[in-house]
Amino acid sequence: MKTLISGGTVVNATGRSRADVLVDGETVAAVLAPGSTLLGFDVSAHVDRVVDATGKYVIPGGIDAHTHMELPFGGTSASDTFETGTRAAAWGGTTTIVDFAVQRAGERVQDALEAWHAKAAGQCAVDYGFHQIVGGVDAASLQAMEGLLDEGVSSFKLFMAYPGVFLSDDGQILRAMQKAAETGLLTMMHAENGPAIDVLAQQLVEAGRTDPYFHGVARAWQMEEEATHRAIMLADLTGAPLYVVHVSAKQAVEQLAAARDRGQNVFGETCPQYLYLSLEEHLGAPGFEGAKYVCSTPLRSRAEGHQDHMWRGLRTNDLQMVSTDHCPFCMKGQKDLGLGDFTKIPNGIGSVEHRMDLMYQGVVTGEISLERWVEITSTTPARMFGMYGTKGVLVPGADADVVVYDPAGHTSIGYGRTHHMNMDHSAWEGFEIDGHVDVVMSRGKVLVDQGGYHGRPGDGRFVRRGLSQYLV
Ligand code: DUC
Ligand code: ZN
Ligand code: ZN
Repeated sequence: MKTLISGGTVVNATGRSRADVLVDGETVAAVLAPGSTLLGFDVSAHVDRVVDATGKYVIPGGIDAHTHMELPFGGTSASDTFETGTRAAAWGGTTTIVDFAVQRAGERVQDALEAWHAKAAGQCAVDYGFHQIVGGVDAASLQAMEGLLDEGVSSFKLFMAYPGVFLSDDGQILRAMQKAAETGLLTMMHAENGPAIDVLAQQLVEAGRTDPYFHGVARAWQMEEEATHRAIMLADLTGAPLYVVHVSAKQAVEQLAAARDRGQNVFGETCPQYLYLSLEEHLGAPGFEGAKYVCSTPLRSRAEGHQDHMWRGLRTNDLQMVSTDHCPFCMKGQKDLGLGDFTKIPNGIGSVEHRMDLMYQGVVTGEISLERWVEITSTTPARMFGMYGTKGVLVPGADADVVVYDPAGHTSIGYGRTHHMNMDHSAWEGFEIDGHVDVVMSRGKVLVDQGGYHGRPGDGRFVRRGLSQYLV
């Protein structure tokens, strides 16, 4: 099957040009000057299908490197399965996700990875990889980490939060980072001081401050700055590179920037919620509405300027990329577990469908360039997590993961279930998007076109990832 995507502007992280993209089977065969001939033949007359991209951007498919489909968490499980969540991703122009296999204390890492393979296999709409959560750092899990790269898993996540669930203490973090330095695995860190947060949260509940807003008060920015600094110091000591997930506090960005200025190999991701939503307007919404926005790290105060600082970090490369931390829970039967006690609200927001659109708004408002949009949503995730070349770029030989994006189109994120994520609400209700995902192709197969879905569960394959390109 040969497809020509013609008449569009191809945008890679390195630049844009008017070009046609020839797809042969699952890969990009050529990126051609518009109207080119190949060996004297008019290309468009010798393909099976022509996609007209006139006036539109043609970009590499989005890569969301931080999702939690089906995550057992907070007394329930994230409401998107691998099937529903990856289909929603496809609708939104994301053609690869990297999810998290979860190992807890006392469990074998190998078993955890196998269990997550069993959940995802044959279900996914788009390609998927795994990071390994190591929730119980001990002799056995440290040894098992040595085998992860052979499994195509080149990164693992530790938590400085959630005592008794996922938390690693400083000694465990140090040991795991030593193993990372030895093996080349990239350490991802949830950087919040969990034990101190739990004390603050309990004190707030005891004082009758039980509304969702107080989730943001308990998880103060000092908790994020302190943990980020500690993680940076431990990484420095071991020589392991560090990737801090879901950065939301401007002080945490400053810690990352200072470490980078000292020459340390540290990176940070932020998420759309930390760019657009706030403690005052969203977590502080009337009644129990704020529960929709309970996630960790929490939404921050707009008055304190955190959101502006995240945009600034993306411009200056103090923050390198944007993932969603997609972890959806319904209001009914899930978020409402925390009625009357914010500590019992399952933590998470669902955004996997909207990340490309939401980040494109940064192009519309002049916060980032078109190329930077592609870089932070696709190219850097590919490079950071060992997929670049096949993913994250439109060049001959790359996977034909292609999105045709219409800058003149419009996307309304309506109220209720106008989206495709398995949620009874959305944190993005009411957002009006300048731009529209028109066509989504995953390894040459058209998944989304003309408002219709043409994929099937199992279209997506496991991506065996190599080492991060940012390691030295
Ligand atoms: N934060 C969330 O909001 N949800 C899942 C786990 C996490 O760290
Ligand atoms: Zn986290
Ligand atoms: Zn997460």
